[in-house]
Amino acid sequence: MELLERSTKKSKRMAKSNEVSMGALCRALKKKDNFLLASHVNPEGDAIGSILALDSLLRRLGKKTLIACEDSFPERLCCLPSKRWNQVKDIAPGRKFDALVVADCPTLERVGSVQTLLGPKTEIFNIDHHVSNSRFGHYNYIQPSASAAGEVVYDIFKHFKMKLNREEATALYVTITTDTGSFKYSNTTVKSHQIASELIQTGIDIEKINDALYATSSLEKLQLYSLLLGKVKTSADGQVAWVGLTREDLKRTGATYEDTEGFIDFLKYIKEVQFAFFLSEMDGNHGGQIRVSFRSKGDNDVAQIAVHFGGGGHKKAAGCMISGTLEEATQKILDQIKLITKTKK
Ligand SMILES: [Mn+2]
Repeated sequence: MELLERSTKKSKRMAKSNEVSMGALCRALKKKDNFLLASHVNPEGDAIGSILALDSLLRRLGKKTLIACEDSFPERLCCLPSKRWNQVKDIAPGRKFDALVVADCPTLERVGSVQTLLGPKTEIFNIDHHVSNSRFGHYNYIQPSASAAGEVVYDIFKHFKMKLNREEATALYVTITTDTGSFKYSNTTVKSHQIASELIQTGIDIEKINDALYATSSLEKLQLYSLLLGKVKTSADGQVAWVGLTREDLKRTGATYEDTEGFIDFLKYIKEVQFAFFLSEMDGNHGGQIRVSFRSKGDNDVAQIAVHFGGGGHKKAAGCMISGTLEEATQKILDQIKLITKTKK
């Protein structure tokens, strides 16, 4: 009786958040025909690799697919094919989709203008690994133990008993190597290595992928790094480090926002630092806003700070947007860090 009660309670809870099993997810995918695929704005390796692999999988299942993103395909992911990538602004209005598949995206808002392509009948498949995922889909499959959303996509291939081809393996390798910082971060697991080993067995060119991903600095980027290194600040106890990028910094060096990706690791390399954050003064549609990336070491959780400001992410790597100036955003974040470190003590 008690068991029965418990299981009904559980199934009610499951129904509410629409969490599905891998089997149910794959059965539901099979029933749809016309897919829109998307991830978050400002997509990186995991977002893009996951979407490309899913696109290939669905087409092998005989489905119609269209990839849509607010942004263009980032240059630094040139080891992956961009030919199937579409920007929302280039998609003819009025196209109807049975389903939207979103990967590596903690909230629906993060898909940005892709939302304008959704009809009232479009069902949403939410495939992710963010602990903070809001379960926005009609079908939610969230695997927080996965190092990358690409690991979840790999499980979908396995469920369909589909052998990965080289292009799919390259896309999935990029998801894992970028989200684990080349298998260095604490989210790296035995499974990440096992999957990577299987991907390498398909004959993918690891050196070529890694050179494309990492040996790509421009002189402008190095000059921006030099400028930013000179602006690094730390708290009195040395445990918090941060740096703010202004639009002027980009103008002076000729570097781009994309060039700043990865800079935050320098802050983390300072021995005493437990919390690091990188602020970027935005332009265009996001003018007046500050984009913030967070990193932490040890047991410190930056996801809760990002969530406090309406963002999301993982315990050791998270992000958000804050309205206001660089100075205002910095103060708000320092206050928040003080608050959480105080409650911990
Ligand atoms: Mn990810």
